[in-house]
Amino acid sequence: MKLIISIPSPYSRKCRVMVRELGLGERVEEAESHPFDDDPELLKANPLGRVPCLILDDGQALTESAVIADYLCEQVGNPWPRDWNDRRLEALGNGLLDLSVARRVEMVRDEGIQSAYWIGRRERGIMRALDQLEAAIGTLATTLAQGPLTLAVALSYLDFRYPESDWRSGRPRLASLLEAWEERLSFAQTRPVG
Ligand SMILES: N[C@@H](CCC(=O)N[C@@H](CS)C(=O)NCC(=O)O)C(=O)O
Repeated sequence: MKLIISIPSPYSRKCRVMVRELGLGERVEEAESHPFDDDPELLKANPLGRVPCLILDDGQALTESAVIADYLCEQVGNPWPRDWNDRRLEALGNGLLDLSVARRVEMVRDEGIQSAYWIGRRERGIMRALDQLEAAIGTLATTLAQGPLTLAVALSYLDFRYPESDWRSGRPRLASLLEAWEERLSFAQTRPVG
């Protein structure tokens, strides 16, 4: 299988961490592609032109990190817990990623056309989600599962793109969740740059 990814992409990182944690490194080749370069291989596999994209051995392609993540787990007999609590956490983590990436997209536009409204709206959504997650995360934090992983990737993305953000303040559970993931080799090997 071939996993088309970009190094800074948090959605790609989630899948890359899972390839490593699930022991699929021998079966999944990673290919780097910058989505804004309109690489023909990526566009053929994913008409949306987004990473990650997993090209299966029969040539079919899977898009969406959440779908790829489920597929990777299934390849090794679904060893990770996958109840509704995990899915709930994963959905909030994905939403947090969507807002953080959208905020980033707005902030890299030329200053004259940036929208303070959209930046503020994304920012408020991120903060509300973090507060709710801090209250709800409980013991799930230490579990090797898709929900906590998605959340850890989203928190790490905040550090990557908004180093000035003090999201840890008043949110010790989220801070220790990220700390626990950062100790793992899979996380260190997929650290975003760029
Ligand atoms: N919901 C998608 C989001 C994927 C996504 O937005 N990827 C970004 C990189 S972080 C991308 O490829 N953007 C290129 C574009 O939107 O044209 C997923 O979970 O895989």
